[in-house]
Amino acid sequence: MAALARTRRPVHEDAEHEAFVSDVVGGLMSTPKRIPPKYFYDETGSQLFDRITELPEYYPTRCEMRILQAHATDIAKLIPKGAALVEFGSGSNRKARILLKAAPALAGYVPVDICGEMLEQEAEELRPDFPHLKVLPVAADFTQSFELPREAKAAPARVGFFPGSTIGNFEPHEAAAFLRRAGKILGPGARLIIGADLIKPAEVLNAAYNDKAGITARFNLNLLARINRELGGNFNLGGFEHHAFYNRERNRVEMHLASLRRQKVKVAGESIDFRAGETIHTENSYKYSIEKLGALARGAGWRPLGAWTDARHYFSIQAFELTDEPPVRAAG
Ligand code: SAH
Ligand code: AVI
Repeated sequence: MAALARTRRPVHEDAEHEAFVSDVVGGLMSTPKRIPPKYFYDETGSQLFDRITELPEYYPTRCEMRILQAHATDIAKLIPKGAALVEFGSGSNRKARILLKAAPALAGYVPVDICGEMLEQEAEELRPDFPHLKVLPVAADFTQSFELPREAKAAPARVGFFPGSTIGNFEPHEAAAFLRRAGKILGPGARLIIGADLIKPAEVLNAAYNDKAGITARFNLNLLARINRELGGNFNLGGFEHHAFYNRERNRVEMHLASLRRQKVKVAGESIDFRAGETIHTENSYKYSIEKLGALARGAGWRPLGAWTDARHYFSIQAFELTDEPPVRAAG
C-alpha cells in the first residue's frame, strides 16, 4: 500500500497528465495536426529556451532587456508602493530582476510558470539577492485561472508582468481572453507590463527562428522526445524536421515539425498516420504593432499608460492599468 502510494501521482499531476494526453492525441488527430506550445517547457525545453535567448540571431531577449534597463525608472514609477509583482511565464526571472531593483518598494514577487523545476530553482537563486522581498512561486498554467498566494492577495495592489513576447504565442482571441483573465486574477487597481515583439523585416524573423547552431530545431524536436518519454510515444526524431517561417499575411512566425516520409507513430496507445511532408504545427509567434496590442488590451479592460521601444523598433514594452468598466466581450 505504502509502495503504491509512493508511485502514484498527486491528483493535480494526474489532471495535468490527462490534459497532456488529450491535447496531444486530439491535436495529432486533427487536420492540420497541432500541439499547443505550452508543452515545449519541460526541464529540457526550458533549458533549450534559455540557450535560444543567447543566440546571435534571437534578438528579442537582448532588445527587451535593453529597453527595460533604459526605462526602468519610468516603468517603476507605475508600480504602487507595497505592491506584488506577478510574472506570467517567469522562466529565468532575469527581466524581473531589473524591475525588482528599480522598484525597491515592491513587497512581493510571484513568479508563475508551468515548468515547476525551473520555477523553484530560480526562486531559490533570487531570494538571497532580495532579502526583504517575499518570493512566492506559483506552478500554474496561465491559460486557465489560478489562485494567487494569500500574501499577494493581501498586498495593496498587484502588478502583472508578461515579458518575452509570450503573449505572441497566443492566437489574438486567446491573448484577449488571457488579458481579461489577468485582470480578474490581479484585481482592482492592477497594472500590467507587457513585452511584445514588433513587426519587422521577414529576413530578421526567419533568421531568429532558424539559428545556425540548430538550438531552435532542438527546442522544437524536444516536444517529440517529451511525448515519447511521458506519453509512451515512439516518434523517431530523425524522421521529423524543424520548419519555421514568417507568415506575412498573419504577422506571425510559424513553427512546424515536418514528417520526412510517410510513417505511423504510436502515442498513448493511439496510432497516428503521417504523409510525407505533413507537419505538426507547434507554435505561432505573433508580431504586433504598439497600436494593435493597445487596441487588444483596451477591448480586454486595460487602459494604455505608456510604451517604450528600442532605436530599431524591434521590440516594445507597454504598460496598462485596469479600467473599472467591464471588458468588451468577444462575440460568440
Ligand atoms: N519570461 C521569460 C521566459 C519566456 S519563455 C523571458 O521573457 O525570457 C516562456 C515562459 O512561459 C517559459 O518559462 C514557459 O515555461 C512559460 N509558459 C509557457 N506557457 C505557459 C503556460 N500556459 N502557463 C504558465 N507558464 C507558461
Ligand atoms: C517564449 N516565446 C515568446 C518564444 C517565441 O519567440 O515565440 C519561444 C520561441 N520559439 C522559438 N524560439 C523561441
